[in-house]
Amino acid sequence: MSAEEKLQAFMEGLKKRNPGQREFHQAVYEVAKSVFPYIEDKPLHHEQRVMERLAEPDRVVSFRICWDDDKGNIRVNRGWRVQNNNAIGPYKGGLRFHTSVNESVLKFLAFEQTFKNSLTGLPLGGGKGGSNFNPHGKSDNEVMRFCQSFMTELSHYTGANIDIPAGDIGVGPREIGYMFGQYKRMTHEFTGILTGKGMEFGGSLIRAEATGYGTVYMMHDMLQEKNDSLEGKTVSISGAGNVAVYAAEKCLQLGAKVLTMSDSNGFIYDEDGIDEEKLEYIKNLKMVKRKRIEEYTGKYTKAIYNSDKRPWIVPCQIALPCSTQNELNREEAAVLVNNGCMGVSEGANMPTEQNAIDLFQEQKILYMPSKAANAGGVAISGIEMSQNSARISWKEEELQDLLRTIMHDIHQKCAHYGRESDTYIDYFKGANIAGYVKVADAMLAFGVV
Ligand code: NDP
Ligand code: 2IT
Repeated sequence: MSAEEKLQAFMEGLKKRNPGQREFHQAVYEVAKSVFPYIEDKPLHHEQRVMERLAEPDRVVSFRICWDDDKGNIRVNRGWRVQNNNAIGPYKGGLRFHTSVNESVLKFLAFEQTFKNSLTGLPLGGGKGGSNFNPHGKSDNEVMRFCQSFMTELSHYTGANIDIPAGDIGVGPREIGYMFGQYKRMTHEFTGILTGKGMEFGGSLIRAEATGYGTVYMMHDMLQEKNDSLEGKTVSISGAGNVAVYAAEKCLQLGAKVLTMSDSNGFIYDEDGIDEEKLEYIKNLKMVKRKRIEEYTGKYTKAIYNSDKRPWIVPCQIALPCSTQNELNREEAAVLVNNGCMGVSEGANMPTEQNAIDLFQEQKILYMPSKAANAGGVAISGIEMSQNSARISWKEEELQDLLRTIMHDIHQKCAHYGRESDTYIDYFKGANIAGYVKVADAMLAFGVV
C-alpha cells in the first residue's frame, strides 16, 4: 500500500470508530496527512501502530455538573476531560466553557495539544476539557457555583503530576481562581494543579500575554526568513479575548497597524488603526465589563461595525485568526489572498478549514498552523508549573526572553521538517512532523502500553 492508501485506510477506521465527530476527524487528518508520507520508510511506526494509538485518547471522562442559579433553579451541564497522551509528560491543556463544547471538539483539542506541547520542548503530555456551560450573562456567583461543582468532579482525574488544566475559551483568571479555591478546599493541599493562576497564588508573569505574543513572534520569524518584517504591515485579527488582545498588543509593539477585532456577534473595522489607547478600551470592554465589541463604534465613531460577519473581507497583509475553530473558510481565504494577504499565523486552535489551508499552500503564502503558532501560552504554563514545583517566581524579563526563545526554536523545528526549497517552507507539514517525532519516539521506547 502507498502512503496515500495507508492514510485513507487509517482515516476510514478512525471515522468508523468515532462516528459523527467531525472536528476530531479534521484534526487527526491534518496530522496524519503529514505523518504518513514521513513514516513511509519507517516500518516500526506502522508495526507499532503509533498513529492509531495517538488517535485513541488514553481516556475520555464525562460527568454531570449540577449547580443552582441566582433564582434557585437547579441547572445541569455536562463536563469532560479528554486525556489524549502522556508519553512525554503529565496531561496538560486548557478547559473550555462554551455552548458549542462537545466530545468531538474536546477530542480534537486534546489531540492537537499533544503535538503542540511536544513542539514546546517541555515535558508536557496532551489533554483538554470543558463544559457546554455558557458563562455569558451569568453573575459572578453563578459562575463561582458552576466552577466549584465542575472542579469537585474534575479533581478525581487531575493533580499536579497527573493532569494540569488551564484556561481556554470562556475560562480566564476568574474561573481559574474559583476552581483553584475549590480544589484547595477539598484536598487541603496547595500545589500547582492549574496554570493561569493569579499572581497571589502561584501564577506566572506573562502567562496572560504569552499566547498572543507568541502568535505574533511566529509571524515575525516567518517574515524574517524572507528578510521582511511586521513594520508598517496591516493586520486583521479575529476575536477580542485573551489571545486576540495580546496578539494586537504585540503587533503594535512591532510597528504593525491593526485594523479589525471581533466577537461572536460581528467585527469592528477601524481604518485609522486600533492604537494602544483603543486597545486598552477593548480590553476593558471585553475582559472586564464583558460587553459586546459593537460598543467600540460608540466611542470611536469612525470605526464600522459589521454584524454577523467575519473580518476576512477587509483587505490586509497579515491575518491572525484568534477566536475559534473553523472560522476561516476557503472562500474567505481566497478573498484574503486576492486582497494581498501574505501571511497567516493561527492564534486560535484549528481556525482554518482544510481546503482553505490547501489554498494558502497552493498560493505559497506564509502559513503557520495553530499547534506551532499558539504554543507560547502552554509553554509559559509549563514554566508556571516549574516555578510552582521549585516554589519560586521568575522575573518578567527572564520570562519574556524565554518565550521569545521557545517560539524561535519552534519556528526552526517547523522549518527544518518543512523546508521544500530555498524559497518555500511548508510549515504545516513541518509542525506536524516535528510535533510527532518526539512523542512517537517516547511511545516506541515504552513498548506496547
Ligand atoms: P476567550 O474566551 O478569551 O476569547 C474568545 C474570543 O473568541 C471572544 O472574542 C469570543 O467572542 C470569540 N468566540 C468564541 N467562540 C466563538 C465562535 N463560536 N464564533 C465566533 N467568535 C467566537 O478565549 P481565548 O482568547 O483564550 O481563546 C481563543 C482561541 O485561542 C481558542 O481557539 C483557544 O482554543 C485558543 N488558544 C487559547 C490559548 C490561551 O492561552 N488562552 C492558548 C492557545 C490557544 P464572544 O465574546 O462573543 O464569546
Ligand atoms: O490551547 C491551548 O494551548 C490552551 N488553551 C492553553 C493550555 C495550557 O495548558 O496553558
